[in-house]
Amino acid sequence: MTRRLLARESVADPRMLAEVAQGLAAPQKELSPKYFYDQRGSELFEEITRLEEYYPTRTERGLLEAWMPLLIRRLGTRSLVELGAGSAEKSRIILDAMHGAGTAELYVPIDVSATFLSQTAARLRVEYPRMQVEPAIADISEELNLPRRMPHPALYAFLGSTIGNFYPPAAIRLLSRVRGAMEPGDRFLMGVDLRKDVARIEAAYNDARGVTAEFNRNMLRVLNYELGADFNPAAFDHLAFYEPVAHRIEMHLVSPRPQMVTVPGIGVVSFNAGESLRTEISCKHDRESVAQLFEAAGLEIEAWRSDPDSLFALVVGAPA
Ligand code: AVJ
Repeated sequence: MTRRLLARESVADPRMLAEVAQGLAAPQKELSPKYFYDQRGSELFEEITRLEEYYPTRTERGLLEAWMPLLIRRLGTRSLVELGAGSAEKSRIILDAMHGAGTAELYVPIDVSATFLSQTAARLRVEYPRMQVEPAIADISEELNLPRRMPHPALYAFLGSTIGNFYPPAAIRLLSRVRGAMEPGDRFLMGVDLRKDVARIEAAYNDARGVTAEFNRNMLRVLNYELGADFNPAAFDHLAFYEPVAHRIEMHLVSPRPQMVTVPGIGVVSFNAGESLRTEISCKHDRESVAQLFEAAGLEIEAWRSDPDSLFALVVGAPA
C-alpha cells in the first residue's frame, strides 16, 4: 500500500476545504493569507520582520516604545486584549507599560494557533507572575471569543497593520465586532502601514534574499499538508505589486506554465500559463481612510502618532 509522504493521517478541516474550493473556483483564484501561517510560515514571517527592506515592524516598535508608557498611564489600562497575538513580542511593550503604571491585571491574547498561544501564555505567566493570562482561541475574521469577565478599562490592540489584510467590508465587520465588545472608557489601539512612495512599499514585499517569496510559496505547502494537495511550490513565481487605485499591495503566486493540481475533495485545479493565485492584500492607509473605517464601525480617532518619515501610524479609537 502506498502512503502519501507528509500528508496528514486525519481528515481535512471541512470549513477550510469549502473555503479553498470556493477560492480556487473564482475567476481570479484567491485564498486567505491566514493559510501562510503554519510553524514554518510563522518563522518566515518573523524573518521578514527583521529584513532591511521591511520597515513596518521596527517602525511600529519604536512608536510603541515612545508612546505606551504615557498612553497607558493616561488610560489606566487594566486589561489588554490582543487580536492576532502572534509571538506577543510587541505586546511586551504594552504589558511593561501596564506594569509601570501599576494597573496590569489581565492579558488576553487571541490567536488561531492553539499551540503558539499556549507557549506564549506559559512564558508570559513566568515573566509577569502577578498578571492573569487568559488566551482565547479564535479566528478574528469570524469571532473574538472574549472571556466573560474582564477588568476595565480594557485596551483592544490590533497591531502590525494586520487590518490591511482585510477588504474594507470585512475590516469594518471586524472593527464593529471590537466596538460591540467595548465598554465606555475602553480603547482600541491599531497599527497601520501608511501610503507612501510606491518603490519603498514594493521593496518591502520583494526583498533581495527572497524570504517573502518563500513565505508566499509556503501557502502551497500548507495546502499540501492540510488537504493532501499536490502543489509544486517551485513551479510558482512570487509576484508582489502596489495597486494604486485601492492603495494596496497584492501578493500572487503565478504559474508561468500551464499546470494541473489535484486537491482531494475538490478535484483537479488547472492553471493557464501566466495565471495567478492571489494570496494576500495589504491595504495602506492615511488618516482619512482610517477615519472612514472607524466611522463605519462606530468608532472615532482619538489620537494618532506616526514616525518622522510617516511610514507607519498608531491610532487610538474610542466609541463614537
Ligand atoms: C502581517 C499582514 C502585516 O501585510 O505586511 C509581510 C504580512 N506579507 N510580507 C503585511 C506580509 C508579506 C504583513 N502583515
